[in-house]
Amino acid sequence: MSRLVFVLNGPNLNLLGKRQPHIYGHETLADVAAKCRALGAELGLEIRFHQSNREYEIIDWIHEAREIAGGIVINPAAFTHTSVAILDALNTFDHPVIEVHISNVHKREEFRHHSFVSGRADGVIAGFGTQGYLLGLRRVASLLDEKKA
Ligand code: CA2
Repeated sequence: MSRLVFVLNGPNLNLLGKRQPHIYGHETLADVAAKCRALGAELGLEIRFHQSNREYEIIDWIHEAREIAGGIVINPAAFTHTSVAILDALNTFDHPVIEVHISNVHKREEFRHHSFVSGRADGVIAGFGTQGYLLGLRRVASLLDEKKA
């Protein structure tokens, strides 16, 4: 099984660390990417880290992942609550999918309580700050290790 993992980020996450630190913390997305790569190296995972404000680009990366990746960690941001198209794309991916939210979406507005992506995700992490990405990668690594054993 491929140990390549796509870490995908949805709209506005390029502003991480630059706005609303009381909700999303002080780390930038570049910091998160660096931490994911460092942990990936420890876990024997190769990381492709992407962010887009455009739904179709996220869908295209999921399609690319279908061909070459063993797992996806995804923070779809606001598309979480709106995108059947991202759910449909994830439903074509045959390997572990972990959904990550930096904030605890269940403690926030009602409209953030529903996730289309959770209908496919093998696990959901919310409210652990940016550490959620690292926990997501650890989970993907365990699931890949289990398959190997
Ligand atoms: O908690 C999360 O990770 C979210 O996926 C973040 C999304 C929000 O729509 C989801 O309900 C929960 C928003 C991402 C916006 O990111 C920003 C980061 C810093 C400053 C402004 C926006």
